[in-house]
Amino acid sequence: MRLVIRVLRQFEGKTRLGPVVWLRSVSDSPPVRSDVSDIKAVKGEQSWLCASSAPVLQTVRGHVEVRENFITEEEENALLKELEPGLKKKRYEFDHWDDAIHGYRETERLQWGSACAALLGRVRAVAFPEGSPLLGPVHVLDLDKAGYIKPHVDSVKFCGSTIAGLSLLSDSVMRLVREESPVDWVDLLLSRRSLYILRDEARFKFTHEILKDDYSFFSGQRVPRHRRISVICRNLPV
Ligand SMILES: O=C(O)CCC(=O)C(=O)O
Repeated sequence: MRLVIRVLRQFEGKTRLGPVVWLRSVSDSPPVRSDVSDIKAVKGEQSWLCASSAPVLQTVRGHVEVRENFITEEEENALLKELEPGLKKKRYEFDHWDDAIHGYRETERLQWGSACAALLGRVRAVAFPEGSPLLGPVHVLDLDKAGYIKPHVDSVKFCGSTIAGLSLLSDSVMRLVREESPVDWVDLLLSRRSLYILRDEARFKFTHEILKDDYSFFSGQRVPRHRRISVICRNLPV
């Protein structure tokens, strides 16, 4: 099945540019800050969290989570072994300047070998509310080193309350920006092999994006972005 569904244009009065169907809107605003080295971020209690202010941190508390080293190197290798042959047959998409994602290839997978099935079971057990209906196929997004994900809000039509993603091959920075007040932002440091979870407010009141290598800083510290594969589980809207 071709996953790239370019159907969400001109939806609800905004330009909807979703390479994947669950992206609701893409912001055309410039990055919150281009010279990130001067920015004073408020650090969260956790080493992976910083934000523009203490009240913003308070807003997202409980709605964002990063579990560092959620998978082992062996588990990362097991995922890569299953995913690489299929991904390598595709080419990275760079052609459409207006897509929500630049420099990517993607797939989805329902059936997994036992090691991967077990670790995905762990992801689902920690991320989703008990009894929540889950989307069966897991979405796999392979970002080239030059690739990035632009700010977008996930579709409430296609996504439930929670998204949970494993980061393979590279550290990266995920930025959340409040839709109604773009001066309010939150950065999450997604270390290689971590699991991030975004819930509720963080999903629908903030855009999220994966910063391109040039802008990839966390709390003033450079976070080199290499090729990155994310393995993303979702629940369904109720
Ligand atoms: O690659 C990621 O982890 C982020 C994916 C994303 O932004 C999304 O699926 O809405």
